[in-house]
Amino acid sequence: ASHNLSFEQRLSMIRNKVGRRLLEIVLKKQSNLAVAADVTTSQELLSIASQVGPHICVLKTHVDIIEDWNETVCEQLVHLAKSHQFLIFEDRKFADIGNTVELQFTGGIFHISQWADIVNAHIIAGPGTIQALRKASEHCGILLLAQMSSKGNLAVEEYTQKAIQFAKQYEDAVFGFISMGCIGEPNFIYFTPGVKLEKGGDSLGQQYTDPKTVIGIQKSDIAIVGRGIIHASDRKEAALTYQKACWDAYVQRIGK
Ligand code: 5FU
Repeated sequence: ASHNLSFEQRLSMIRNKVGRRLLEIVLKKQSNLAVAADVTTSQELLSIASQVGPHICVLKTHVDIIEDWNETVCEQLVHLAKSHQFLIFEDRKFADIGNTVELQFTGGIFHISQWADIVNAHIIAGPGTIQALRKASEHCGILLLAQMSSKGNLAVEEYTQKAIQFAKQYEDAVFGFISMGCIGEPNFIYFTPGVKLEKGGDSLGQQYTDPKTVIGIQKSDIAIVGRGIIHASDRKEAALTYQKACWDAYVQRIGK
């Protein structure tokens, strides 16, 4: 499936309000860049959020790798998200039965449902996972993992199609996918991880694609960049470089 509509044209097609808010931010900041802040201290997380904040539409977190997470850190992160206008995407990849997922989403020490704008879920356990997330918070938009970037992953073919089917069934809450490009209709938003200007991978199966290929050829919407920015000597400058590369690829694709 492939379309050539602009973000402006797609705004009114998105049923979930977090999805619409995301496109508003993307358009306003001219940024379809998400940064993956895979760091282990709250100080690093907050400093990344303020360094790259102006250049991103989404900050993607893995809160369970932060060793000193607490409520104050959470408040500071939410504050940075408001002042720089980006959404917080907790990459929790919920995958259990609905009842357990509801507890994982709302409880524990992270209380993800209280601060995350976006969360994602595997479809392996069936629609109960999605039902639990949408029941627990209407303020949080959901992405389904339809494909993955890592070598040998099993999210292919019928599995990918099943994710699309689930998304259509819960379109009020699910506004997009983790996928390697556009795999469906323009009323969903496509997020792609494994993005880096230098092609290649890492020693644990990650596979990188460059922004031009991901946004321009594979027609994804939002590029998720981690180590390409996090490991740069100047993260702010790197974020600006990626912002431009991702936005230029989008503008070229749309043909404006
Ligand atoms: F669903 C996925 C996937 O298929 N590949 C990923 O790499 C998620 N990710 C996340 O994107 C992963 O958990 C990291 O947070 C990020 C990629 O980071 P990198 O440093 O750019 O490789």
